[in-house]
Amino acid sequence: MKDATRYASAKALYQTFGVDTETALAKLSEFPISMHCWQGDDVNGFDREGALSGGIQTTGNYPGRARNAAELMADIEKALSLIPGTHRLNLHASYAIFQPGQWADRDALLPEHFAPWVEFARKHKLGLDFNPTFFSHPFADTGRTLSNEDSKIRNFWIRHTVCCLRIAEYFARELGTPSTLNIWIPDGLKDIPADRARPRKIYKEALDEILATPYDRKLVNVTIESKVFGIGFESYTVGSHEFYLNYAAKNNVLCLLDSGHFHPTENIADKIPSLLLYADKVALHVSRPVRWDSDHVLRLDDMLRDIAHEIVLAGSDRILLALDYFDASINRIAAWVLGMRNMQKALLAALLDPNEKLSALQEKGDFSQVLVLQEECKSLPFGDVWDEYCRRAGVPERADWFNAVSEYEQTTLSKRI
Ligand code: RNT
Ligand code: ZN
Repeated sequence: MKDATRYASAKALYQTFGVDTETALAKLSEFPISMHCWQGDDVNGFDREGALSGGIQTTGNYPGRARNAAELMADIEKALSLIPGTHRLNLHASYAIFQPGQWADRDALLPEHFAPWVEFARKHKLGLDFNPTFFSHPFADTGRTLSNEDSKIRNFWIRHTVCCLRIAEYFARELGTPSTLNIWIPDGLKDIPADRARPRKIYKEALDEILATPYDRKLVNVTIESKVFGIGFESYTVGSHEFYLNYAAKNNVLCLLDSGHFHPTENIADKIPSLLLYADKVALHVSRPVRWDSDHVLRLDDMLRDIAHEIVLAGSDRILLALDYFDASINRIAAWVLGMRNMQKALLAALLDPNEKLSALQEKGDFSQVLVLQEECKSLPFGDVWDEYCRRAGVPERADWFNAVSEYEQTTLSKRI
């Protein structure tokens, strides 16, 4: 059957459920996704040599990792050419680009060290988001950064975060779209602490000091990301969920929920509407935990669909949506494209559900019909609507995008030895 015919018949079928596919397609394009730059180089960054630290890990040795800014930009460009829609790029401070002789430590980073990224973002119509990098640095070696007992180390990281606030303001000003500045620190302890309160008190005061720095709240959304544990910090995490929930509420900053940072049966979908009762926005790192915070590439699974459902109900102006995973065992561009496309597929599927009708049924207490309708929707031809979205966006349909990835692997990635 012709593609246009398939779309037309899907459209007619959805109409019988009271769903307009054109509205769904238009809405889908309103959800920019911040694509994480760090999938392309296994979270290495450019500012120093040395191993990844902070209790996070990439596994796999798939050839072709980007080794410098030019390669990373080329790879991101390739990925974007296969992803429908206009999106954002999420950078870490460790991705500063220094001209010869310009190297600066993390507490002396300047907007000019990110000027090539702004140029790149402009070229691709991307907004930019930003993250201070509290790992892969000698001052993070003890596993304590902003919660460090040593004021010399702590102040270094406070200065770093303030530099990052300035850089995020610069991104927002240059690109005309607010920038999310996400604070995630790895700080924790391997074994059961003698004192759980003290590191949190030190950290709280460090955050207070950082946020006492004036910054333009219209330009920068400060978010704080919680976690349960890290590798080597299994027993205690300073920045726990409860710590940040209350800190965010009291200090007018936003919580960031990473879908891999909770207990394995916990689903962040359920947390989104709860937080939105009290906060203007919620930020997300959508990831896929497999038994632990493993940061696998997104699959179109039930967890993702559930998260997408809550995002769609909340609306694009209340969610700061970003992806966060790093798989080094497969082609890294395929990892980006698949995750970005799956996130959008999940959003589209949620937009195509008869959500108003389902809510009305719940309100009436007709739970049998809720269940029946929810299940029926799973076999509606949402793939035909997705293919139409890709067609209109001028990107390859179905798995055809993988041909471009394979070709790029042959011509470019395989030459990186
Ligand atoms: C780590 C956090 C954090 C990082 C990135 C690189 O567990 O999820 O968001 O993945 O900042
Ligand atoms: Zn994260």
